[in-house]
Amino acid sequence: MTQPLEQTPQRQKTLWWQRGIIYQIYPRSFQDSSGDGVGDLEGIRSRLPYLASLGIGAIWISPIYPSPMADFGYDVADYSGIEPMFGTFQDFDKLLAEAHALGLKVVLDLVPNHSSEMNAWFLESRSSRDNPKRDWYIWKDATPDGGPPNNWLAWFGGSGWEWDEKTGQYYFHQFLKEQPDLNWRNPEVRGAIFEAMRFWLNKGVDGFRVDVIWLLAKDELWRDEPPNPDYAKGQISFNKLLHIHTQNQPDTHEYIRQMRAVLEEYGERMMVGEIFTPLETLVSYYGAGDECHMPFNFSLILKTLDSYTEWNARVIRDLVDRYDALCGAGWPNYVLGNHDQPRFKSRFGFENARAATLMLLTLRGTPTFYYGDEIGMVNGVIPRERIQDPFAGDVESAGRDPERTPMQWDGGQNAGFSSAEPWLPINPDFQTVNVAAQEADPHSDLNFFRALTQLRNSSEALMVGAYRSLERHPDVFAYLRGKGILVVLNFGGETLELDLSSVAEKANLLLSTRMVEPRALDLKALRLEPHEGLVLSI
Ligand code: TEU
Repeated sequence: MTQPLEQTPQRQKTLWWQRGIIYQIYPRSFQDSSGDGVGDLEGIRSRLPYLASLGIGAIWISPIYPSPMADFGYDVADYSGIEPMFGTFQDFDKLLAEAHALGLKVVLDLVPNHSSEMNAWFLESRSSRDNPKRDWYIWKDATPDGGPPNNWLAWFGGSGWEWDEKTGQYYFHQFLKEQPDLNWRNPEVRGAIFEAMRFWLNKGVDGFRVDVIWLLAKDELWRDEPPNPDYAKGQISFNKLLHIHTQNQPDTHEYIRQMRAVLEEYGERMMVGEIFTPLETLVSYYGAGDECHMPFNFSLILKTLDSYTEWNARVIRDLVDRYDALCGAGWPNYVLGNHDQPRFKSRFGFENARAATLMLLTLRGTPTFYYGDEIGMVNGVIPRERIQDPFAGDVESAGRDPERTPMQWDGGQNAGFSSAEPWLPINPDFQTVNVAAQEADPHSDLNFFRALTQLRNSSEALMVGAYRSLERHPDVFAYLRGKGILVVLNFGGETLELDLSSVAEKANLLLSTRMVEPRALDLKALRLEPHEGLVLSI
């Protein structure tokens, strides 16, 4: 176990991705400038002053590469191009330069596990069995009875194997059949992805969020996966099996080290890996400091792949304690929401949203924040006929569309997102929940978020200080950061009075979720309103 950062000589050397907040932009839904109802790069550029005003350190943009949009960009047709719907290279270069001028880093999404079926690599690969790129994807013969080579499943439903009539073999896809998996055992494939990374790094991007990085290697013996004894009706069909041969394979770590080496050619760049696995396994993706800078920690969202983490003080304190200790020398990180998960305000309850935001931004580690959460956006309402997400079929709901609805900029037409009918419906609450209305209200969610980021950015203790939780009331999660910061969160609906005098006698209130005026407080009888969170200096 390493020492807390602030006690080590490296303290001064903390890097931008350790100090700064990462803000995720789903480009289809942030701002449309071209009038086609889909967001674009020029739209993002026009909102850079807003983004800078949030006090964030970096934007991560979900895929902007050419794509048939079977999975809305997570099916990449060209790793070194820009989807015309999103704009041009000129737009991208301008966005990057202006973001950098405002002090914002830019992180791109990299999707190396699978491409689009329309990627030139796959078109070649499927053209004939002796094509030089045949082995760039995973092709297998049918079993004697014509069935797929094994029982592996696709996340979005059904078999993971798709029959190709023309060449008489199956190819493997862990997501849609339009997303064939690349064969990472082939060094040419790895080389091609590394070249794509260099292409963007040469342009000046600051890092990558790497899609399903933990799935890159597959079992070399192509063994069947065993049934999941805990599978219950109602779960996605993918969960019928235990994925011991397609997830967390040992060779994946070697591939990640090679990706990391590419980043190291460029200095202070960052790679955050998308991984859904228990915390004990998750931290193995730090490697010896030579794999992911950060493996995404989704534990504040998901308890297991099928159940959400509850807003419960004990549950969350236990998992933060466990995770903070497990990280060791690795830099921690926390996520509350993204384009695949229901909005946290809907998950945790409206009344808890500010306390959850306060917690995310005061725990030890890099926070990743999802667009719109700063104004309190909730799950959208998607009428059946407007469902877009291909995953929706298997989950019998609107899938991931509710968390992908357009950013709510103002109370006008289409919430200021687009002059045309947006690709997904605007949330019905947009007339009150929007940026313009909240700019005007000093106590709005937006201004609360800004006050919080300002506080965080001005405090070494909050950015890099050690974390220690305090044992207290069952509805309270309280923790110290560094030497001088105390955070107290009331998870319940009752007013509480706590005696925290063992920590210090007096404290200064720096920020409350209720945005009351800063003042001195007596820690012997600290009053907490229902669902309130406090940041105090001691
Ligand atoms: O997500 C991987 C993943 O595991 C999700 O599909 C998740 O299981 C699902 O959204 C239900 O919560 C990544 C991307 O984030 C996602 O948008 C892509 O669809 C997927 O990979 C395939 O690229």
